Amino acid sequence: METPQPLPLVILANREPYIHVHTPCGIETRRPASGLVSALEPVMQQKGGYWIAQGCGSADVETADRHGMIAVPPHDPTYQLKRVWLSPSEKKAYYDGFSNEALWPLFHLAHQQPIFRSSDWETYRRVNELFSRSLPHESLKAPHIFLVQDFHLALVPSLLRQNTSLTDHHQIAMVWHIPWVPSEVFRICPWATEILEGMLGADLISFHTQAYCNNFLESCERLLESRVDYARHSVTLRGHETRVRAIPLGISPEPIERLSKTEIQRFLAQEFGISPAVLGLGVDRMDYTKGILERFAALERFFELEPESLGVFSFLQIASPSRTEVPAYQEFTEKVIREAKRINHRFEGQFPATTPPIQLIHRQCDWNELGRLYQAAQICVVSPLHDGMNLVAQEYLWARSADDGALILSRFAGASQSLPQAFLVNPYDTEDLAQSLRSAHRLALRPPTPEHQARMNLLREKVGQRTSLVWAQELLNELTAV
Ligand code: ADQ
Repeated sequence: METPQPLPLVILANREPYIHVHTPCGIETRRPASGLVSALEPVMQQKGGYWIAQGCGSADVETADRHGMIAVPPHDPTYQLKRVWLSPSEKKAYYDGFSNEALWPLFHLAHQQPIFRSSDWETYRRVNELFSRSLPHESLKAPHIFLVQDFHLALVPSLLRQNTSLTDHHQIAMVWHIPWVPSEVFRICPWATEILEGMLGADLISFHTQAYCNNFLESCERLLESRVDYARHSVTLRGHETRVRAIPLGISPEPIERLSKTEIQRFLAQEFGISPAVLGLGVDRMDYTKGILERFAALERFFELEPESLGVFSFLQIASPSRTEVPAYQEFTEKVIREAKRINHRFEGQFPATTPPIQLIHRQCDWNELGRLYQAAQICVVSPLHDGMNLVAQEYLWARSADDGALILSRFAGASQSLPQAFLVNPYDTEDLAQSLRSAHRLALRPPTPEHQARMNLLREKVGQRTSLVWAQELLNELTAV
């Protein structure tokens, strides 16, 4: 019997995998710092199809054809990127406004009050409609799988289902990359029911953890006239059943495996101006949910408790600019810069210039730099206040080929569910995080013990078992089962 050919994929996401920008040296191609792109782009490279996303680079229009299409990756194209064009006011209301000022804080329990403007919501709805009408003609003529990504496009699944050109052979999955909060929190959104109804157009909705699935099912039960089947993990609304599954996302191991090994101390000194004996590392988008300020508070406490580590240990925080048009992000960035300066100033005179307590680098790094930093850092701190998954934790573990290093990981990141052998911390508890830093610092000063190597080995094994390709296959298998 012939095995059925997998259906071609159509990803619908706000973020594009390749951005073209004008620079003084000509047009450059850039990769955004985004967990969604890091994980899904290798899947598309392997499987082919279409990626529909907002075109946002200054040279995006001129590098695409008149339909907004461009074949990518640039040097060895395997799939088509189709760009959707938004006006500045649409981008402001749909992306900066409803997505990042309303939905992002709503779903992250990070004590940043969501801002619900009805004008933002109207535009969000219109932009979701625009995405759902942007399907390449070929994807309507033959069966395809639509993978709708994340909270920017919550209404797209039901809008696609209303498209009369779609047949029963087209399938729709919604991939939710961020947490889902309990219904008591979710229902403060004035358009909570519209969002649920929008998502329930999908055949399958995936979250990173079972807890998020449970919260979602409970939201449907409380806020909608729907039938929730807890045994089947499904919701039926107006005769259409949607399955809800925990399918945790992983990383793509290949870019890390391809990294060149270089002389680490020279690399650190040349690229980041530091040469500590022990390096701690944080890699995040500059975002208030990532716990960067809480991490700095714990570092300050650590240096109080271990003054002899001044001049030995530096913490390098790489923070890529993110959502820079949103006031809460502008204020947060200023606070982070101020805090790093204040803490360094507090311990002034106790460390050489090449080993500051905190070195803050406010820019995006390329893969080669990032991978080498993961290899260089004896300690990595991933301390989000709440995070759907967090791929940095997995990237760090995968880069530690010698089974050494230490991962300090927030209990409130989805990643902590599968990585319980990491140093798990409550990022709100400064003392807890500072004590974990002490333990990790002590470990870094000695050769790794067999127990610690076994622990790191186990963590690495878990990351290796759940790559983004394994994740994609599991998602597609679930859809087939539907
Ligand atoms: P993010 O919040 O963007 O995504 P996260 O999982 O932290 O996701 O991944 C960030 C990605 O960007 C990583 O691949 C990292 O290497 C890269 N990155 C971060 N800072 C960088 C920098 N300064 N320079 C270069 N690259 C940088 C959302 C959810 C997460 C979920 C992902 C995937 O919020 O919880 O894990 O989607 O589902």
